[in-house]
Amino acid sequence: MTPQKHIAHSVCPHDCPSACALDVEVVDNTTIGRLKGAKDNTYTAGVICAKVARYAERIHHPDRLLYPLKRVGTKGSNQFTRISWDDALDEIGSRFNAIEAEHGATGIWPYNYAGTMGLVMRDGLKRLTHTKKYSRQYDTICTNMAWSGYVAGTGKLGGADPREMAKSDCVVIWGTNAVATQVNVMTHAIRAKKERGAKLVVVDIYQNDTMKQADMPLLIRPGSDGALACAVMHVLFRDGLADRAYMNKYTDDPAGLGMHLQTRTPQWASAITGLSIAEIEAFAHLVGTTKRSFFRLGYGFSRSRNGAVNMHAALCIPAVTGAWGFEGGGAFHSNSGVFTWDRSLIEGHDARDTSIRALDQSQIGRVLTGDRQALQNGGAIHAMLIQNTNPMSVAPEQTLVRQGFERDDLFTVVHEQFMTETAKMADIVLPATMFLEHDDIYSGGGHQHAQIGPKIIEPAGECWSNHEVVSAIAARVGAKHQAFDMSAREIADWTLQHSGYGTFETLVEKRWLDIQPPFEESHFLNGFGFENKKFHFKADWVSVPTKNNGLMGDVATMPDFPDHWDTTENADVKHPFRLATSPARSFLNSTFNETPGSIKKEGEPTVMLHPDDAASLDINEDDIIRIGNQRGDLRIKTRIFAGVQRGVVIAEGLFPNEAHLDGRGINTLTGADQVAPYGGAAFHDNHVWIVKV
Ligand SMILES: Nc1nc2c(c(=O)[nH]1)N[C@H]1C(S)=C(S)[C@@H](COP(=O)(O)OP(=O)(O)OC[C@H]3O[C@@H](n4cnc5c(=O)[nH]c(N)nc54)[C@H](O)[C@@H]3O)O[C@H]1N2
Ligand SMILES: Nc1nc2c(c(=O)[nH]1)N[C@H]1C(S)=C(S)[C@@H](COP(=O)(O)OP(=O)(O)OC[C@H]3O[C@@H](n4cnc5c(=O)[nH]c(N)nc54)[C@H](O)[C@@H]3O)O[C@H]1N2
Ligand code: SF4
Ligand SMILES: [Mo]
Repeated sequence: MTPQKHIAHSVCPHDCPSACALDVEVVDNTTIGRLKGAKDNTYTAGVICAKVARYAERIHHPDRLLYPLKRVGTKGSNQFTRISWDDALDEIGSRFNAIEAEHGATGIWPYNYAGTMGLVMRDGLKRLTHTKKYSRQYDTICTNMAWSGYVAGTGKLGGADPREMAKSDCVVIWGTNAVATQVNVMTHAIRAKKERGAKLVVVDIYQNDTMKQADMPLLIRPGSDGALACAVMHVLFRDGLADRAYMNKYTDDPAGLGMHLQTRTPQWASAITGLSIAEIEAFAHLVGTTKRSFFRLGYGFSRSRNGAVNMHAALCIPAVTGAWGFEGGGAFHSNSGVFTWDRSLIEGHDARDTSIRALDQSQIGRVLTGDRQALQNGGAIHAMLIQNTNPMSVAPEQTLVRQGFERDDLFTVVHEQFMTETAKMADIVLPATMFLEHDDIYSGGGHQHAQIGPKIIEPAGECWSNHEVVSAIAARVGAKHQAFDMSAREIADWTLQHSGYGTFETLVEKRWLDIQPPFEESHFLNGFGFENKKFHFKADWVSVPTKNNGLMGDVATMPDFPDHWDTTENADVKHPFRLATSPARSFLNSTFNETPGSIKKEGEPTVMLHPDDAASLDINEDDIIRIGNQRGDLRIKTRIFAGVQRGVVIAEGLFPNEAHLDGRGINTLTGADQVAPYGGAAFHDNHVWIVKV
């Protein structure tokens, strides 16, 4: 029976800190209309981004995958034939079993990320990995530098209630293009501006849509945030704006920090950041005289080889001013450490064996091309099972990634919603449900709601959910775990109950739970997350309580006090420019680069180049240039753009590789070397050469 047109409730499942609470117009049991942000959710506050508001064009897209497919042409030729689910699963089972028999279970590498943030659908693949003792995955592509930098200071991944931004007198948006990447930050920041006359400061490396709204735009050079933070704190100490009483009570070594900062003058930082001394002093005086200063620290500025140090350095500022003591003051990066999710059933922790290698997700190119170090001296990978991620587009060192996926002896299964560039490289492609077609539970790093998204409409075609696929493959490869025999709803219910968040039914009724800890705890007024309860100006990089698969990168030379750690991929004679690959507003990583609305908004790939740099190379608007470095090169169109410092170029993305003139996308230029201290990919830290073609 077709239900009446009505409004149902869900959560945006995409990899975005906002995890918006949604009101979904349901037309019938297979069709939706417009999506809106839930007005009564205090974080979403009725606002969602344009790309999700028009979700009907994604879920009802004519190119959605609807049936299992088997490759018939050569790898990557995009020639497939339709097969039945039974045939697809039988083939996967027999190939996986044969590979396990010949090469051992670690020859198989299940690979996933956060295409859906629903806990059951995102992470259930890990349960298959653990029960079968397949090679594990060490997640590195997104959060590592940011989280380790933040937790090195606070000891815990949490912070002031993000809604408090509306009660701030100065909101500092640092290294996040919130207008594009998490629009709800702006809702609360603009409220402070309108209702309290709060000042908006934006620290970024190009004049993006967020910086355009700033009262104080601070346009710095890539990777120079540590220098800026140090000079700001130098001025605070120098001009009597450091809160001695706060520091004595709540921080580890204010005297040591003060000594250390003596040489980190605005003049010193001006040369590194490219800001004027006056700009640095003005910023320092603003936050030094505004107790309710809220530091909203993003991911973008951590995607550099010195990103963890820079995150920690910026975070030190509110600990010097004592802003943490005030409502509307302090810092926030992510609430991911605040939720009490019990993930053990979903991920199969009882079967987890940490002696089995965990391969670096970002190094997929190296892993698949047999790099010994990336394989941790173990055997090659012979099969992959991929869900929720599109590494052929999003992973660094694309030249290697492509070579890897082209291997004839690699058996690749991709479970997807669209024929992505990764799916095109597969032997078997399986069609996946979208969030409105399955049950799941959610929490966003950018706020404090545990949420639920029950199944609202029937799956398109023969689409199966991630959980159904994982369970069906488990049956074929002899993996035993109670959760393979449960429904997604049962797993969600168990998880909610064991996390202290009620039941599936009660959460459907309530729609969300506000789990923000009390003010004193969020502001660390009962002490910070370390044993000594202090904020750590002196970072102990070797023992940050965060994601950890062993130390990585050049940890030995990491400064303990905040500093400019000169370890970025600097410009040199051969590579005079610095490239950042910042996210575009209408794409979400590589998602939405298939929807007509987003394609229309973003147009074609371009690189933004400063007018003086363009003139020096005799390059004009719309000229085609070649851009490259030691990892590869590609051709791309130029946009002349004055909103960067000289020597800095920006390529907003992610466009499909195919949208580029040579079929090579921007991640041809990005590196997969492991960033200190716990890994991660430095997507915005690339030196490049540019020539006109
Ligand atoms: N529209 C859209 N939304 C998204 C995404 C998307 O691709 N598109 N991706 C989603 C995901 S997975 C994530 S993790 C988040 C990330 O969202 P953000 O936290 O916003 O991080 P980024 O977008 O990587 O970068 C933010 C800004 O940092 C700038 N930046 C780069 N290097 C530096 C630097 O050295 N110093 C400073 N101060 N700034 C620098 C970039 O130019 C960019 O303007 O967004 C999510 N939301
Ligand atoms: N150049 C450059 N590269 C970057 C970045 C950058 O800033 N610059 N940012 C990096 C960051 S922060 C991140 S997090 C990564 C993200 O990279 P990815 O995790 O690969 O993110 P997406 O490109 O959004 O791809 C997610 C895929 O999951 C699929 N999907 C969604 N829901 C489901 C589901 O329920 N089931 C299945 N089976 N599939 C589903 C979608 O169709 C989509 O193809 O990209 C990184 N790459
Ligand atoms: S802002 Fe982020 S969470 Fe909200 S609807 Fe858009 S993509 Fe989804
Ligand atoms: Mo991310």
